[in-house]
Amino acid sequence: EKAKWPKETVQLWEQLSKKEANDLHTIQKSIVHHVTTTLARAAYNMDNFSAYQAVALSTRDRLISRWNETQGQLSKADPKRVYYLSLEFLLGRSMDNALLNMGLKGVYSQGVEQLGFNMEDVIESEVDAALGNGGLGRLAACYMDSLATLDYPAWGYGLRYNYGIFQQRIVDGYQTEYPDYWLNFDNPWELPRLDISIPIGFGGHVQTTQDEYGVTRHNWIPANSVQAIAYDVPIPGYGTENCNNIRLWRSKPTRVFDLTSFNEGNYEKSVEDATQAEKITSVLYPNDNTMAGKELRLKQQYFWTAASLYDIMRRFKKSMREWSDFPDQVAIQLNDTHPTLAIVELQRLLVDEEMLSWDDAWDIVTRTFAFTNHTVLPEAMEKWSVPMFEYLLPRHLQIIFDINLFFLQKVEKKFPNDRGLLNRMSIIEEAQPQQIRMAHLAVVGSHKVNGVAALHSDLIKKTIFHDFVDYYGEEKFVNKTNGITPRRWLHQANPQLSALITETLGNDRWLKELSQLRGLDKKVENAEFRKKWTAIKRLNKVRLAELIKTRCDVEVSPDALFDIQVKRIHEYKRQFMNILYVIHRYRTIKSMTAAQKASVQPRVVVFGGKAAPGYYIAKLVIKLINSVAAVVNQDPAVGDLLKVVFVPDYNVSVAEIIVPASDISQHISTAGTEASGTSNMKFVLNGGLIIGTMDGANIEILEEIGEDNIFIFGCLADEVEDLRHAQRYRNVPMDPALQGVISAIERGTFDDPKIYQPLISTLTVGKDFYLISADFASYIAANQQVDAAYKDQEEWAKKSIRCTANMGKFSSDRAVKEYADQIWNIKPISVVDEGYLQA
Ligand code: TH1
Repeated sequence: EKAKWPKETVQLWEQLSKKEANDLHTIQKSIVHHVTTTLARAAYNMDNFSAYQAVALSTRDRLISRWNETQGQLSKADPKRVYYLSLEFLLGRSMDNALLNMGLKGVYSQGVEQLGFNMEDVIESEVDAALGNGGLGRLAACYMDSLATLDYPAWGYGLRYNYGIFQQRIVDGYQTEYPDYWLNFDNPWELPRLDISIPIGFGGHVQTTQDEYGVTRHNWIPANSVQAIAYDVPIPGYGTENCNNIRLWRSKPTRVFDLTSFNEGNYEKSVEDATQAEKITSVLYPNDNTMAGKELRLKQQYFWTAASLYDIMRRFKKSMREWSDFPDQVAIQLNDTHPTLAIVELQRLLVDEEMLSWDDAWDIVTRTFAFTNHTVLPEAMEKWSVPMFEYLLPRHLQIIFDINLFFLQKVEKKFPNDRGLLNRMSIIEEAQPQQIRMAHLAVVGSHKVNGVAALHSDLIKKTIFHDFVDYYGEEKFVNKTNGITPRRWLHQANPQLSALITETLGNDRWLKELSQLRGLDKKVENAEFRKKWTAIKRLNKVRLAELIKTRCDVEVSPDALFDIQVKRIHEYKRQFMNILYVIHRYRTIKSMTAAQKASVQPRVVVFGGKAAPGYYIAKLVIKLINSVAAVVNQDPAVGDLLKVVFVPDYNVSVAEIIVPASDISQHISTAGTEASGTSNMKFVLNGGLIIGTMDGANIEILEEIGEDNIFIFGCLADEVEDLRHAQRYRNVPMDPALQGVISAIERGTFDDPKIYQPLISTLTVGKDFYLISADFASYIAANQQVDAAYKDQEEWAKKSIRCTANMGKFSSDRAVKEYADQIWNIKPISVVDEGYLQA
């Protein structure tokens, strides 16, 4: 009601709303203020965690100021915005990142140290926000960082799960899962918007009527409903005032429904309804690259997409534009098929509620959405059974059938008399019961479809979307190679290397323009520089050795070659092949004379990653790794020549320790199975070499850094089909070295061999679908090349520097710019700093 106020009141507000200054004294005061008021504590009863809470609250105040300024200025400018719909945002910790991005890390560290705390310990007290499974969720987080940094008007939309990805502990060598109740202590990185509450319906029936013009109208009458409550997570850009938003929805029971049962005296039913409602955003599904097909997951997807669209449309309506302008104001990116229902929901709202014609509505829908595909694995393709879907979303099912009918009619027109084609392209799979193919729906409802690395984008055009390319033409299918944020994955995770790079290049522009790293290339021949470079790698290895000591109780030498594979445990990623090679290496060392052993390159082999709780074979791989570790690590005949560790509970903050500490890391998926991979980029950016197959983004990394700086092995994607055919129908003998390893397991060298029978069967009975045997010899050879190259430490350092120097392409800034220019058609808009409070 600013308009009604007298001038003095307006001025008073303006004066008092100015931000606090960021000098040491003001910051310390703000920390202590939070200690003594918000936390109700005093200096004598503080610990690291309460210090973290106070620093976090003080940081949050500054974040909120920027958030307010940004959102206020954007509301006025009302530019086209992009909405990134992702069921997963794997943010990790926020405090260190927020302070670095806002340029306040130095002054906060100084302030904290003077108050008697160690900044690193304070930072380590924060729990991870782990609302994601792996690469897909972390990609969303990196993209939000880049969008904010590049001043793009962008919002993320997701779910606020009470439980993130489970915590993993190893008991007797086996993975056991513990709930990740991350909200136990208040989460300072979110702003609850309890006033933003949106009703979301489920079930019920569709009422069909004729309007006054004789047009058939459909009205969905849901049987029950829940409320969506907004929680906003501010995302500050690096070196800009801009601060974007991720809006996460939480489900709550609807008051009316709640009260009806209650007033009818049915207390138990009302509590039951409330519990059902809250269950929707209770837990993240822990499957990476597999589809669970559970009703609750479908409820999550609808709840989230409906709330997000309601919010987006409400914002659009404020501008009083025509609906036909919607695609000029709104771009919606679908992160995999998980949010595909948004396509159907927008069509429903435009036709049923806004009374647009089907064709006008569909034109708006298809100009609004774009779809990113992240996998070709058949077990990951989302399909929903028609009966279950009809029960939950009857009107949406009708709309899907109509979308499909009109689509297939056009296909028939273009390619007449091809029943096979219509069956293959249909959104509905004719199975018992019928299934809705979400990927087909996403393609039909979007104007652009992209894969996440060059090879993957080619593959989807040749395989799962082949018919769609014939129908729509090539232009609809594009590539957007993934990227990672150099702020978190180099500047924050590897502060010493970051400082050396800035010192060497003479400025820190590389943090916003990663291709500047090229400037390091000319330092390769400088022995003094190489010494500094190598010293930093060693410090990072010491830091990891300490983590390994704490988490695994194994002592490893930082002078050994650190060989790392950390990622979700999945057969296609072939951790099994890695541990089989480790056994081979162990057996080789055991067979050596003392003189021979003297020339063996000592190695520490590090594994980490979670298996989906229901993925039996993946869990057996973890057990095998731990059994091998137990035998190898205590074998005096091996000593420091070989150590094996499984680091439990791998997550974003553990990755920040592990990634800077690798000499070599493993990205060894069967060619054609890993869509991109993003940890490969993180390791190489930090000067780690990689051993990998010609798969995903490895291929583009090879192109950038050159074949002398990467260890490539294994079959190619276009050889896989023939190799599989040969495995299946001719009796191809197992690789002899692999045979030796399997025999050792079967003799009981690593715990009871019966345990591993199902795992070993995947190579024989399962016909080695992931081609471990076919690739084994070249994998051994590649590992020998690694050992040989590491012997020459000066040459290795040169390779390491060249790696970092040539990784500019893999910044998420580059990726996000490509999306903005070629898919979303949005422009940056910079936020003006409205100034600080005058002392
Ligand atoms: C991953 C891909 O496996 C990986 O190659 C890629 O780098 C990453 O996405 C980012 O593009 C995927 N994660 C999921 C998770 C779910 C379903 C499918 C995929 S694909 C739940």
